[in-house]
Order: sequence, then C-alpha cells, then structure tokens
Amino acid sequence: MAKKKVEQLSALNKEQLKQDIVHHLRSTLGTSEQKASKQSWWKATCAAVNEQVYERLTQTQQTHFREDTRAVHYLSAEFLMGRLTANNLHNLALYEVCAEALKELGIDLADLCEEEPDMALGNGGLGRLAACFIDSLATLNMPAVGYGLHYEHGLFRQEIRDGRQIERPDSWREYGNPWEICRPESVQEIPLYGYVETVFTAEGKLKKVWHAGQKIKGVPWDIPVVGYEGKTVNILRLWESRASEFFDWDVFNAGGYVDSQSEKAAAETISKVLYPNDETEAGKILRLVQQYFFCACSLKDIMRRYKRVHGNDFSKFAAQIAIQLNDTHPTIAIPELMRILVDEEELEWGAAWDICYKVFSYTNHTLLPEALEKWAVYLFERVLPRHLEIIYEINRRFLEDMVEAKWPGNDAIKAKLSIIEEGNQRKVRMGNLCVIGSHKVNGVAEIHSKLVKEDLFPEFAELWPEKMCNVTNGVTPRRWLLSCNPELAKLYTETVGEDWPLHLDKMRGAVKFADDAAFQKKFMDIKRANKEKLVKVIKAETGIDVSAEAIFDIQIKRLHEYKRQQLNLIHIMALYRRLLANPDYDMHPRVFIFGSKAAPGYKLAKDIIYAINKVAERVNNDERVKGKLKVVFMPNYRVSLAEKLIPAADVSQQISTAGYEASGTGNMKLAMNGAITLGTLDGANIEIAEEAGAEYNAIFGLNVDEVKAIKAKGYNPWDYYYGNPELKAVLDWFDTDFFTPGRPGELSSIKRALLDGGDTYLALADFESYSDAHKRVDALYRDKKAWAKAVIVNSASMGKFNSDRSIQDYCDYIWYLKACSVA
Ligand code: 4GP
Repeated sequence: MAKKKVEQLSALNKEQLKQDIVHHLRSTLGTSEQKASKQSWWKATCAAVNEQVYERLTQTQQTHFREDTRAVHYLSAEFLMGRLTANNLHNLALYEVCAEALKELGIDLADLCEEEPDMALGNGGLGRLAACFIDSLATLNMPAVGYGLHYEHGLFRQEIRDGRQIERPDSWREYGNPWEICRPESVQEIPLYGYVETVFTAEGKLKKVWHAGQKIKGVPWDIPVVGYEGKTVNILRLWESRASEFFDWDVFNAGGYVDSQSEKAAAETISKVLYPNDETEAGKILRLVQQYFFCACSLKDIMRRYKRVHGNDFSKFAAQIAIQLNDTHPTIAIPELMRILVDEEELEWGAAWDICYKVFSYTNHTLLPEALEKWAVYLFERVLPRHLEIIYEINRRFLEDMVEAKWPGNDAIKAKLSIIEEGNQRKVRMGNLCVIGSHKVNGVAEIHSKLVKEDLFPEFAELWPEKMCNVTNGVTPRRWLLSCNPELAKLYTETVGEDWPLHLDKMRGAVKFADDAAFQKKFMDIKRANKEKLVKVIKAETGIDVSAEAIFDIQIKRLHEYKRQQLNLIHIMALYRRLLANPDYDMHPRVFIFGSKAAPGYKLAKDIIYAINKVAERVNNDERVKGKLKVVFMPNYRVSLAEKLIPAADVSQQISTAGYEASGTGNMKLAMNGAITLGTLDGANIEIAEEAGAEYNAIFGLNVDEVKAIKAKGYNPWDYYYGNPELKAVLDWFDTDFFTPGRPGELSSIKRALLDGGDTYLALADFESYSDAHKRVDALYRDKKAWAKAVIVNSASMGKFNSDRSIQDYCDYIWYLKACSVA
C-alpha cells in the first residue's frame, strides 16, 4: 500500500510501534527484550496492534448503535480462520511499518507470524467461506456479527506415519490466543432436555412451558474482524460451553469426588471438539446439542441487543435483523426463534412466523444427500421437546395450507416435502425445515444453484420460484493474494493501481500485458521465486527433493471420492508406467503435490492417502524416472500451508465428477495466483473458464448432462477396465506388492471401489480425457510464452471471485443490507 495511505490510515508510526511492542513485552508479557521468546514477541506485537483494533472496534459498535443499523448475523458451525496476524496487519495497513519496527528490534515479522497456530475451527469449504465472508463484510462496512462455536480443539492435526494418516488433537489456544477477548458480561444460559407443560395464562389462554432438565452456560469469546483499510471492525462471537453449577458441593461432601465434577465435564464437552466429519453422516446427540447450544446463545444475544433499543416491540424485528444459516447446521435457530417469540414474548403464531420467514435465509453447500442432516425424532424429543412440537406445528401448517392447496390430495408429494420423514425410524429433515423457514435459499455457483432447484428441491422451487437463487462463492483477495503472495501483489499495484484489493475487477487491466515479454518475465520470475520457496518447505516437511524447473501440479482439498484424488493417483501411476516402459518418454518434469485430510471414519479416503504415500515412496526413489516424476503428500493441510502452496502452483487440479462439487474456492485462489485450471465442468470451474477463457485452461471430462445420461443408461466401469489396457494394468497394480513390498493387496480397496463398488464417481469414464488434458498441459508448459500468457490471463480474470462481490450480492438480494460508514 502506498506510503501516503499508510500514514493516513494508521495512527502508528514505526517509532511508536516499537515503543508499544516493547512496552507490551514488559508489562503484558512480563519479560524483556533480552530474554523474550518468539512467542512473547509475537504476543507483544499482537497486543500493540490490538490497541488499534480495539479503538476501531469500539467506534464501529458505537456507530452501529447510534445509527440503529440493520445487521446480518452469520450463523455457522465452522469458521476456518487460519492465522490472523499477517491478515490483520495488512488490513490495518500496518504490515510494512510493523516489519520495519520489528527489524530494528532484531526480529523478523514473517518468522513471528509462524508462531501463530492456525485457528482451524472448521473442516473445509463452508468454514473457510465463512471466514472470507466476515472479512468482506467488515471491508464493505456492513454491520455484521459472525456466530459460531468456540471449540477447544479445532480440526485434528494430521500426522503421516508409514504413509497413513494419524489424527492428533489440535490445541490452537493451549498457550492463549492474543486475538480473542472473553466477554463475561454477555454470558447466556441455555436450557436442554426436560419436558413441556401446558398451562393457562392469567387471561385464560393456553401456554406451553418448557421445564429444562439441564442448563448450560454459554461464554462468548470475541474475535475482532478487521476490514481492509481498517474502518470497520466487526466481531466473530464464538460460544464456549460451561456448566451452570460449576461444582456440586453436596455430592462432593457426600464423598463423590469424581461425580461432583461430572456435570461440569458433560457441559464442557459441548464445545470441546469440532465435529470432524465433512459431508458424511453426522454423529448424533452431541452434534445436535452443539448446534442448539450455539444457535440459542446467538439468538439470546441478538434479542438482547434488539431489546436494548426496541423493548418488547417486535414490529421492527424483521427490519433490523437478518440471519444467514450457513448450511443446515444452524437450522434449529428457526424453531428456537419461534419458541422465543411465541412462548416467551407471547406473539401470535402467524405474526411470529411472518418475522421468522423474513429474518432467515439458507445457503446450501452440497448436493450429497448424506449432508442434508436428519435427526431421529426420539432423539430430538429427548433433547429439545418443545422444539419438536414447534416443528410439528410448522409442518402441519405448511402441508395443509401450502402443499394441499397446490397439489390437492397428493400424498406422495406431501410425504416428500414433509419436515418429518416417516418410516421405521421417524426423522426430522433439517433441509426441508430450512427451505420452509427461509425467504431465500441459495446455492454457491450457477450450476450448483440450478441443480439445487431442479434436482434437490424441485417441488419447493415450484412452490416458491422466487425463493431459490444463486450467489457464486468468492475468496478474499486480501488473504489470498495481498498477504500470501506479496510480490505478485506488488506487480498488480504497479500495473493496475493500488486499489485492486478492494476492486478486484481492476486486475483485468493486466490482461493487455499478457503478451508483453517484459511483463511475462516479471510475472514468471515471481512464480519461480515462489516455487523456490516451496521447494524448501517441501524438503523441510517431507524430506523430498524437488526441482522448481518442474511443473508444480497441485491438488489441495478434503479427501473425498467425488473430488477424485484417486483419479489423479491412477494417472500418476499411468505416467510412471509409461516412464518405466520408455525411459525417454517425452514429458516435462512434473511434481504432483497433494494436501488433504480425510474424515477419521472415512476408511476409503484414508486408504487413498496411504496409496498416494506408497506410490510416492516408490516413484521418488526410482532412478529410472530420472527425476521426471515426483509425488509429494504434504502433511497437515491447513490454511497456513495453503498460503504457501497456492502462490507456487502451476497447475490447479479441480477434477470432481461434474455435478458434485458445489463450487470450490481453492480453484479461485489458485487461478488468481497464476495457475491454470485442469478441471471438469463442475461448480465454479465453469464460471472460471467463462471469465478466463476455456482455451487458457485444460477442461476435460463428462459434463453434468453426460454424467446423468451415463448413470441413467447403467454405468459399467468394467467396460473401461477391459477397454483400456493401460488403465487395466494400473488398476491391477493395486493388487500386487509393488508399492508395498511383502504386503500385497494393501492398496486393493481402491481398485475394488472403482470396479466392484461401481465407481460411483466415474473416475474410469473420465480417465482417458483426463490423461489427454494432462498432455495438453505438458505441451503448453513447454511453450514458455503461451504458458505465461495463459496464467496471466487466468490471474487477471479472477475479479468476479472476490468475496466482496459475493457479499454484495447477499446484501442486495438476500439480506437487503446497507453499508454504514464508521468515522
Ligand atoms: C463445500 C463444497 O463442497 C464446496 O464446493 C464449496 O465451495 C464450499 O462448501 C463453500 O460453499 N461444502 C462443505 C460441506 O464444506 O461441508 O458441505
């Protein structure tokens, strides 16, 4: 950022900052410059920066209160924040000043940033999206609060032992985290379990009273969210669970030394761990209790703030409050708001429903049916008896008033749209409740939203055509370009001006230099330097030597069959075979880099990780391939590792079966940083190719319609196995002990899933076209000028995928939210 702007924005100059850091080192951390550890230097730096942050936070809150602004409340079970130090410094325009200040104190800022543990309170896509969105909300000066859970342990730390994934607990705040503030003044108490009683009010009306069996304390922790250029500082409020009755003296005195603490332990369990599964069927009671806990705490908080201004007049509630449900996880907020309005505030059902409907909206992030949560009715009844009654009433009215009116006498449609699934075990369908209780339902890329409308919720779309909409995802360019790729950021500033981080469309100005030799050189030199840096990281993390001369071909995302890491793997094995058959096989050296965590209970996903590592071991140590092929599995993939991988990528693999990846956001980050997309016509890949031009990318495979057609016809993977000798040989390799000497069959589960298992995700059907796309990538890379042009065009065309654009879309079409400038 230009010097002038820095001075305007930050009240801090280098000398002051130095003083502040040293002051905090001594008076906050209780140490001295001479003996401070890196941790202490890091925390002292954060404390100094926080002085600015808190000042602006207070100003933001005062402004919002004074102006009585409408606000959005983003409810999400996951916020995958990563590290905050560099990001906050960049957004406050303090990064360079701080780096200089620390340098004069003999400390390297980049080095200090490595001290910070990732705040990994999410599994993957939808959690990282939530983090980008709150950054954009603050940047756009939108009044907003993020609400979630203060997990003690975030997503597990992945270790690789003898090729296998081992899960280790993540303790992101073991030694304290300087970016969070505990707010005891806003503690909430949440009821659970118990029974419902019907009583008469003084006016003779019937009223439901929920007698809770247990009460849990919700303690809020606030993480300030600093907008770019630091005007607005919003908060992310995360709830930690604690026992209401901290310690049972009666039981203790009676000799129950362990039992006396059992309630405490049970209560604290709620926010203990992030539920580790991603897109697979969820675990039961604890997960439901987690969801209710954070939604109920958040609604109480929203109510408290609303009532402070409007008292018991709920006529303005829907005008003031928007609540976004990030996936189905916070759905329980709908019946909870109904409970508050009807049971506690004594509104008529119709008036309460009218408010709810206007307040809520829901984002769907996947079409995989197992991700649309369902809870057994008996379980629901035990945990949330009153909510079950409310859900029955919502359902009764919906079926009688809406479904019956539209499809009279059609019981099949009623059964399909009902919130309750009948059968041996009756279930509550949270997806249906979300759609019924929200005024807008959006998918996250054009194709995905179309499929949500046509395949997932077709009858709902017929009932409410205006309800279904699309907001294509985006990513924050502050983290995913400015902060993680400073040299490329500088080149953009020189080329298109300094405000591209706010107006990413401006990057398009660089397209006209895509053929310019001097610009190409600058762009490719930056890429080369980023690759050299990654070479060192790879060596340090895995011991593997790779050369920056090679094509860096990267697939980083959760491990899932639909994302098809197995397709990448079988292609690598095919390349290996080609090299063994012909050591002069003509290919540019390639390094395949993976980063991925598998859900702990997802056996096949873990087998795929194992197979990648075993193939890597064999290939990387085989002299015969002459270094043309390397395979690297980077352990413990997480946000901070992504920030190192993405700037160094040449090829971005986005190879999901068409129709399965809702959007993807890694695809956007990689393209923005100068990689070409090797991908299917799925999710946001389609829009990326539209923006950048398919000719500058390597698009392959069946499209959505072809996938549907081939499945309808009856897909037979054996046809591909017998039809392609190379593919057959590769698959048969899994049954041998070639990659696992002395232990044949250790990798057979992968072959079995692709053949006996029916190859649900059509990896074999797409293999040939995938292999051809790789050949095109190889040829393009050898044409240095053509390659440079392609990656420049890709990078410069990613303006649409700024999360500020996504957020503006939400504000305009879903939340009806206006910016509020903070002085
Ligand atoms: C993910 C989708 O799989 C991904 O395509 C999308 O980009 C992301 O959400 C954000 O919208 N879904 C999940 C999930 O993370 O748990 O369903």
